[in-house]
Amino acid sequence: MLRIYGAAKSRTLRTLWMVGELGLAYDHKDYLPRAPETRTPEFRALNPNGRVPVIDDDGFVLSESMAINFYLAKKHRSALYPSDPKHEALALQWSLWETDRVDRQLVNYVRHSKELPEAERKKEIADASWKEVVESFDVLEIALAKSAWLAGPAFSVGDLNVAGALYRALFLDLAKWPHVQAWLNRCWDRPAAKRARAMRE
Ligand SMILES: N[C@@H](CCC(=O)N[C@@H](CS)C(=O)NCC(=O)O)C(=O)O
Repeated sequence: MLRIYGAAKSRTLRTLWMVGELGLAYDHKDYLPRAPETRTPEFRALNPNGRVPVIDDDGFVLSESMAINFYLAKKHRSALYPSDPKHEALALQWSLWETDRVDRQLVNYVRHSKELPEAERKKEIADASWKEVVESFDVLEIALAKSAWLAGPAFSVGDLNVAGALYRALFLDLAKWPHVQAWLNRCWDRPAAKRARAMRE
């Protein structure tokens, strides 16, 4: 049995989207980030980082949302896992790029401009993060102006990983990046994406 640790209100959202695409049954340990359940010796044994998501797939334990999605798509021989090595590499490229260039930057921007109580927001963090988000969206816009999808001719784990990570961008004004906007909508219009989103909102 596949067990997923992590609430939809976390980076586990991407994992929940992927299992929805694959139609997998799973046991859900709906732990929020930093919840007491993630601070136990049992959870630390699964992920010494203390973070979600983590999966336990019949005893195979894996953390890091991007790696989890690659593993699940490949294991279940999904069409979302590119068969062409070049497209596979592009899916990896964009997933790693997202983790490096957008993931925390976008979270920090939204938290320090909207989500945190006003007294806890730091304008300098919001501004510095937004600068990096803008640079990243400019890069994504160039790629998506050339190709409808990030890794080959169809929606793939690469698109899911990046679009999943850009959940908070669904609530931003993306008019400056029309190709990003259209691609993000295409990705999040998928039934499995909508189901994952409904678990969070
Ligand atoms: N690179 C990791 C990041 C995981 C991560 O930062 N998860 C957050 C929730 S979205 C967490 O569990 N934070 C708890 C903590 O910082 O202790 C991934 O993509 O899985």
